[in-house]
Amino acid sequence: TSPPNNSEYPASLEDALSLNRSSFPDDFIFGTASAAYQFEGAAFDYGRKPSVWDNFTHKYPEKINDRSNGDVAVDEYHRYVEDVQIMKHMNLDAYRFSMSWSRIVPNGHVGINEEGVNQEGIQHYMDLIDELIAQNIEPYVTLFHWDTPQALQEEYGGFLSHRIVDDYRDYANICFKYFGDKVKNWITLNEPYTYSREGYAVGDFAPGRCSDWQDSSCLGGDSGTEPYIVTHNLLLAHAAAVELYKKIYQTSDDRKIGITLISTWFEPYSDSPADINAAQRAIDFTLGWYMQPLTTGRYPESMRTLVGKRLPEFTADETTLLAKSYDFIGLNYYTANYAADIPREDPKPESKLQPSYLTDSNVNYLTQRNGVPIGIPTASQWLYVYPKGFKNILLYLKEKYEDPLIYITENGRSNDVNDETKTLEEARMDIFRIDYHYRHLYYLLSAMSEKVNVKGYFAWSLLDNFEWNTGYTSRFGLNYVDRDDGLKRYDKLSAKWFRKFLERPLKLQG
Ligand code: PSG
Repeated sequence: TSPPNNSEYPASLEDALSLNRSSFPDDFIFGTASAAYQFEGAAFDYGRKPSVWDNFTHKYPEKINDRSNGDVAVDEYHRYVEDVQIMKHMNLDAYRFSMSWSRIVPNGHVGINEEGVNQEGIQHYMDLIDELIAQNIEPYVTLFHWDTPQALQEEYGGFLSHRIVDDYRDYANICFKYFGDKVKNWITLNEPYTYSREGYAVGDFAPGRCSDWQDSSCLGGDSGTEPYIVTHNLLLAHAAAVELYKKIYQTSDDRKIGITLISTWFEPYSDSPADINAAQRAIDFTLGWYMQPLTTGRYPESMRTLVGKRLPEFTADETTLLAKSYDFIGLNYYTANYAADIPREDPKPESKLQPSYLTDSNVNYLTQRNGVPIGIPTASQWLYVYPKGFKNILLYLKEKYEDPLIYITENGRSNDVNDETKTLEEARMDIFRIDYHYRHLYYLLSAMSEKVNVKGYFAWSLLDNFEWNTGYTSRFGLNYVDRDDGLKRYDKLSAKWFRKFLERPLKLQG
């Protein structure tokens, strides 16, 4: 496939191919990222209790493309020693993984004298962390990657209730207490946007809620209110954990806590002022929904106007707690969309009497213009390759939100369109993935040359894994997992490319 527009790509292939570790600052770190439900398996073993994802995949298998689940996933629970060796072999410096709340606190409540804590769960993560450190790989730990304990979902509606804030803080406290000596980089939440939107407005991710008029197969819900409430409580849970960490556990400057946000880039569909404003609103409704509260303690102006009374408000105390509640921002970047204005009509049309997060921004989100896709398509229908957007969103974040310290906590792509039929050997020849990473690294460097403060890059993902509602049909791994042969791991070309890219020149002795 030839790029739709050459100006969106590095000036010359030579430039891009000449990149390697030494193009980046000395203290810049490279890693891969993962998440508990997508990797661990051992879902019902060693004292773990279900999360909303276990419930969703087991009760409603029709909601997952291949009717699969994370019961076994890629069995990292049992194979972490081998997987750390793979990281080591790839010359990686760091590993981002998440802890499963319901493995550490099976019923969601820590309780008095920690009676609700599963010591087997603690031991497992201790072993993984020790193994990483023994191999000189720095752990970056996400506390919540969408796997709310099912017990809390049933007890009070999970993140729909403000009660989750205390339970999340108690869970975070256990993690800080047991692992805080060894883990110096914490991420409170992964993509609260995706959790709120897919789980409560679209309904295609656990817990599968949305308005009945929008999709009658949803499991109850209200797309016009619930995504906002869930995000509100996620932000408050984040702020509570950060407050605790800063008060008790942040005993040195090299201990940091942040949050990971998704950052789709939006190009105006045309150069009309209306479409330019639409692209701005699109950013407000994704990145701004979080960055504005995290920097100023308030939601973006455009959201307050358009969502009105359905948007919850922060109290004065909450505003104070939220403002500047991070040491770094973790940014996940995958793709870009066009944003076109949907003119506001008065009186409101029927559809507006049924409000939804999905229409509140008055933006039409498009992936093509005049029949030309915004970038090269992939097997994921939402993911078009658009490397230039990476630089744009980084510059935007720096300028609009007070020049934060940034880690790229995810960047990657799935397989090519229609390549499920490939043989193992063909699937390992993922030249398209190398192409994706070097183009994005090129634009990352270009942003850094304009003083965006980025200190690390994590590729999604180390291995092919459970890709949520597309199950095992989309492969995001740098390494191939053979599900027909005992989950055997094989490197892909992209893993070999990273290994070379990350090689340090031998230091001459004496
Ligand atoms: C990211 C971006 C979109 C949807 C889902 C994700 N988008 O732009 O429509 S999920 C994100 C996540 C990780 C996934 C990975 C690949 O943090 O768990 O496996 O990206 O989808």
